[in-house]
Amino acid sequence: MNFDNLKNYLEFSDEVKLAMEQNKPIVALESTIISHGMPYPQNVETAKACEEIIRENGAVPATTAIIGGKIKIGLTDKEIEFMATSKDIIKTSRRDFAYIVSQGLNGATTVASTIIAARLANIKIFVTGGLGGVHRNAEVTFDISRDLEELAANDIMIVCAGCKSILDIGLTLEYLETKGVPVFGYQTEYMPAFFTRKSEFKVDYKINNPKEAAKAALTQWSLGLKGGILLTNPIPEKDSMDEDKINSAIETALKEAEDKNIYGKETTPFLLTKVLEATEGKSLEANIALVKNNARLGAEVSKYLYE
Ligand code: PSU
Ligand code: MN
Repeated sequence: MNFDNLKNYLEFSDEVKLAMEQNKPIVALESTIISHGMPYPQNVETAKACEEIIRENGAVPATTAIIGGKIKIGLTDKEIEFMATSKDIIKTSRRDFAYIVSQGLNGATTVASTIIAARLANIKIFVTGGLGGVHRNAEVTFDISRDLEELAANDIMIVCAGCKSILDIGLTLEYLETKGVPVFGYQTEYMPAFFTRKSEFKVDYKINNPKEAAKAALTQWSLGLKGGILLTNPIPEKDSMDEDKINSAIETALKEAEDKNIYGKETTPFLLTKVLEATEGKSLEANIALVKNNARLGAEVSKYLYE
């Protein structure tokens, strides 16, 4: 095997291949949200709906995953279905990536590994729901998501609805500042808290429209100031949740994770599932609404990034 030839590892969907030839805007999407972030069938429905929203807004979606050891840039509907239903899919961060590829296994890409896949395919923007970050109590557990390092190290813009308050939002922002990642708020001055529109923390800058976001990113990269940009987009008002309800669900989930000694890569999926159960599915509805909202914004911004 020729290890040097990237072609041996990557597989592009027909749609993405064509978009690359025509220099059309491409928007990456992750697959951990499909395999480990949402239950079936909402996971498939949401993944397909996001792709459709991106198309309707003039860009081409590229959901990434590792299937049978191939790094997929763009999935067929059948492959999305597979990622949504198979039990045989490993949550894949940077440290897992090469092993999964070399063994011909299946991996769902997190934010961190979607950034890796996007870089291999030269994609400049990526849409998701929530970014991983510094966990509460990280000073004891050392639990800081790889998402942050990968975002800092690559020229990519991520559109998300902030991060869940299962994380320590303040420490996550401090970490991003140390790494030099600008945090923008889309039409807001406050860092969104995923289920709610606002946390107590301010973003670095408020962005007024998609063009402004793209301009800031392109300027950063032109100046050789390498690294990612976080564009946070608050959940639409009508879909946002009651702050007290969601916070109490999160507190209960964190306590249960501690009691059950959940740690490592299991922590985030465990907390997500528990919050969903505690809110009787309400958090899932909110999650779906905000991802779709991010898909729309990501597609709009992407047009200016590929000009
Ligand atoms: N936050 C969410 N939903 C998710 C995730 C985070 O609200 O599905 C997923 C993303 O794929 C993210 C990953 O990259 O969890 C972070 O996992 P960890 O904390 O283990 O780095
Ligand atoms: Mn972790």
